[in-house]
Amino acid sequence: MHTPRKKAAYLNAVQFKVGNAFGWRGTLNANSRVDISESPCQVFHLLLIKPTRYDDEGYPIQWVRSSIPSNSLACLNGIALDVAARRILGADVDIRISTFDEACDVINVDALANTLKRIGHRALVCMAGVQSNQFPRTIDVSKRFIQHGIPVCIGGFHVSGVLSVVGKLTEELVAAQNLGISLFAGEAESGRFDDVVKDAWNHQLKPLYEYQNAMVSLENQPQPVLPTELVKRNFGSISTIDLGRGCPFQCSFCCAEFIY
Ligand code: B12
Ligand code: SF4
Repeated sequence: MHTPRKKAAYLNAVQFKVGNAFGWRGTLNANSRVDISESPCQVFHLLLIKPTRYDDEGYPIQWVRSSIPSNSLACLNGIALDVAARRILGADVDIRISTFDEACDVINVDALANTLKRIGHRALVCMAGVQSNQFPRTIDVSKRFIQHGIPVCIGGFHVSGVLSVVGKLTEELVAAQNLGISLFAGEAESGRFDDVVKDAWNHQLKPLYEYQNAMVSLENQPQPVLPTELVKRNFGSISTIDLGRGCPFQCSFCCAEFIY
């Protein structure tokens, strides 16, 4: 029986060979997608990560090619690009966005954190669209960034769903806060993500951003988008983007209200 670490190394090697045999030459190490070029300004990276989940043996499930891009990641990326374009931290701060999908990306956290430290760039890690089954993996990756002094904010269905269904933070969410991780519940549009980015830049991330009770209007909000390099890591050119958030109606014959 392989240990999880040996199994991870073995499967990564197999995937890499198989990938190359099929001409899929994308790198498994996604660090190269972070723009570390020099700038006359200060640089603040928003590292948007859609985490994977562990299998029963504790191996993080990753593929040479994933099947479809993450909708949550695409939405957050669109919002982040808008934040960067508006230069919300002032004209002298370059905000740079990188998106990672752990379903098909391997992030070398130590190497990335050390590089950013060496060149004097700061960063915020945004764990995007985190579902309950991805939460343990999210915490493990987050801890490693926190150990390097890089702040982390976790958003997505687990945080939002727990607060909405249970009505308070559960044990694992409190434990995350105790590690210094910030939690975000609700939708990020309508300038809400601006606050997170500004607070992180000012070393004042809040333990919890809670926007559960007010839905956002999606009118005139940034559109979901993903960089070509990431979409190329999906099979062929197949991709989907969900531009809505369910439906405000409840027609008896329709499943929309149960899905959302
Ligand atoms: C569409 C959908 C899918 C699609 C996804 C398609 C795609 N291209 O991404 C498909 C069919 C593939 C899918 C698969 C699965 N899904 Co699904 N899915 C949904 C659904 C209906 C909508 C999700 C969505 O795209 N919402 C729109 C995005 C933009 O919203 P969002 O993720 O909440 O992100 C917003 C905010 O949360 C916030 N935010 C998110 N991250 C972050 C991070 C930071 C730092 C900040 C500041 C803000 C922030 O900003 C975003 C914009 O406002 C939800 C139901 C729901 N109500 O959410 C279920 C749901 C998320 N899925 C669920 C499940 C269980 C799964 C599967 C595990 C099913 C399975 N057994 O395989 C898989 C897992 C896939 C994976 N690897 O993630 C559950 C999760 C339950 C839980 N407790 O976590 C849900 C809630 C359905 C349910 N009620 O049971 N799913
Ligand atoms: S059929 Fe479904 S999606 Fe269409 S309006 Fe009714 S509830 Fe909404």
